[in-house]
Amino acid sequence: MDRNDLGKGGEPRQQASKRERTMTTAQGGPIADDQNSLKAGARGPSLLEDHVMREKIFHFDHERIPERVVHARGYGVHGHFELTEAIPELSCADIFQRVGEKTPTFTRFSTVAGNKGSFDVARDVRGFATKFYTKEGNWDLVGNNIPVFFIQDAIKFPDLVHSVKPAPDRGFPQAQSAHDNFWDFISLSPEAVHMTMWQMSDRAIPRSFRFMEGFGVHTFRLVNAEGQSHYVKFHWKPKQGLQSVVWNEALKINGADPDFHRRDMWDAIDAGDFPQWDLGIQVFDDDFADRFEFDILDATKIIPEEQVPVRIIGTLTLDANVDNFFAETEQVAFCTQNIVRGVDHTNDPLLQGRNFSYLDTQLKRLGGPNFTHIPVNAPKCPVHHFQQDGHMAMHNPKGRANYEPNSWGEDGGPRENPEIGFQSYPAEVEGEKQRTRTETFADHYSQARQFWISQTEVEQRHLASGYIFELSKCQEERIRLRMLSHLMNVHDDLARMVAEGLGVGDMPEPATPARAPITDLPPSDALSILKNGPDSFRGRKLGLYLSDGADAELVTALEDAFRAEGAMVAIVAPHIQGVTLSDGTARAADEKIDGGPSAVFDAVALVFSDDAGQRVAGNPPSQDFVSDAFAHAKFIGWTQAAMPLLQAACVAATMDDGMIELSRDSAGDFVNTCRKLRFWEREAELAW
Ligand code: HDE
Repeated sequence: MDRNDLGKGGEPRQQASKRERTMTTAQGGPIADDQNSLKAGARGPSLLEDHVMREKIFHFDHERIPERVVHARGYGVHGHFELTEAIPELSCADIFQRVGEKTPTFTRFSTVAGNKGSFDVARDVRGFATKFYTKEGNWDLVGNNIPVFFIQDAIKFPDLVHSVKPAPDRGFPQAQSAHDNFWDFISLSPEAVHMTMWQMSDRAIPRSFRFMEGFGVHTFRLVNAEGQSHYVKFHWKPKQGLQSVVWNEALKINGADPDFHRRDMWDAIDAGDFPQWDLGIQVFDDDFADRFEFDILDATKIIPEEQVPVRIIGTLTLDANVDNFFAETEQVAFCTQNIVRGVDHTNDPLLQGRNFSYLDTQLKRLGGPNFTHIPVNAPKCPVHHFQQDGHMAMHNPKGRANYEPNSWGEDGGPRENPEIGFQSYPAEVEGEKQRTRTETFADHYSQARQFWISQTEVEQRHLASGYIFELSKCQEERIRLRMLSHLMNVHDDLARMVAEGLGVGDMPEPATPARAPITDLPPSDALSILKNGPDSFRGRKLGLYLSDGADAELVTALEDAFRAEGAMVAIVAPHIQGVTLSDGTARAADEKIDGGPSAVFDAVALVFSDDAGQRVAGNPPSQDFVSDAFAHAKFIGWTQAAMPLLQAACVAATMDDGMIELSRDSAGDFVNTCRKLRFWEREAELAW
């Protein structure tokens, strides 16, 4: 049986007819020889006449389309949204009417700054864009995993993006914000300070797309059938809980597996472990908007959940990988302007700019106005209009009439319908034209301070280290100090920690706030990752490092206990051929030790035979496996035979409660311990 006889999962495929299996040109002509071009004589020149070769190379030459100007690296997945609470009193959107109804979706996660081929675990914001194929048209909720943004007005977006992308003269650095240009721009744009708090926190290095929140960021409107409007902020809350990696781990993951996040998503869905998010809404009215300390149109501000609770109204389940990455993930075209009746925009100047940009960019990227004909973009409800022609038109209006109004009666095509058609909320608008920034957008530090005081000590340490790392990559002292002058307005502790980390002795003057005073807001637990962690190891991965002769009973007990938890177990071994356990059974390896460093696992266990422990102790990748797991505050399960390796990795002298001696009976206890995900107490002892 050759590989063409096998289906996607390797199973035998039903025999297709010979004609169906015959390779053809794009014109459908069967191809006799796909290995050799047509030549004049065996050693003669190739002939222009060779339509098979010309067509093949012509098509290949045109395979690339422009990558997205931002969010180029992304990963798309199919799923569905199920409504769990109907909200007709708030919105007449069809998708929000019937509990239990499922609406198909396509979600694309992405990094922002890096090119299409960059690595997944960059310190960056993650895009979280979902297309809902509703019965009343497509609704695109194009959000991020961070609820605020760098800038307040869309006109600054090209500058922001230019500053973070590779410098135009040298073409680097790639997929990083740790450089002078970015921090130069940020430190000259105090409105960005709040966002950088999130970006320097572990939010920007998620463990997986599955373990991060999503936010619509802007204030939108929900409009009910009576035409009444409420303001709304959209939230995605992962049922998997929140989890991030630590920065040193991220650096190592990127080397070991640049596709870490997309592989994680593919594997989880392939294994039937479908990630889910609850859709939450924060709903408020004009009264609240008037009372609120900040402007609800300012995308650099959150509305704390303590002030407006998040109400859960449905669940997104991602349950199918794409069939083809280009056709779906690359060609999907999200547009913030894609809204449905019952949802509407507000005057947020960032959102208003986005409504232009997304449609505009799709035209350039996908080559013409007919990108809605591409299956992943096409609505799944009937579409009737008089738009026609253009590049790659797959279908045009039928019949004689292609204009409206017309007097061709039934044959004249679709008609407008004010009863079910989209109605803009008739918000009152007045004022002089002016290029200005409203005073109500001017407090740039209070919510940044609130973010800081809402973090656990561990998270504060990571956040300060984030700034220290990034600013240490800035060669210009004036840029480092300018940024520090903003952090002094955020919080003294943060400024002091960063100054110490940079080695700054004399503190600069604090930046002059655009608006004083900077307010002390109460902490909000929702802003912390660690306060919202999971209570299980479900969906996480144990790296089980085995040698030949490892105790079969213990190995099986560990595998069973972790799988019962809903976790994955990856076998790491000295050779990819795997190992033979003490009872003679074989275990195939998922990774050879130097290809499966501990950075790619959530916890590790070392199960060796007595003599193997000594052997692996001298092996550098094995030493790194242990010392990295230790440094990244991971739980480490070990057996006595692993002691020489623990010694060689310099962790034996500092054995702590995060290092668990394993026995056949204690596999379940090890899982319980791992539910905490990390042994953060250790990190405080390490001099990072
Ligand atoms: Fe985007 N953004 N953006 N953005 N954005 C794009 O559209 C833009 C902003 C977001 O997976 C582009 O199709 C402007 C905020 C996501 O295909 C482009 C401004 C938020 C994605 C664009 C913003 C986002 C994009 C590039 C400032 C979170 C990926 C390719 C006003 C709420 C969508 C494309 C995908 C992509 C413009 C700011 C999220 C150029 C002008 C705020 C998730 O149109």
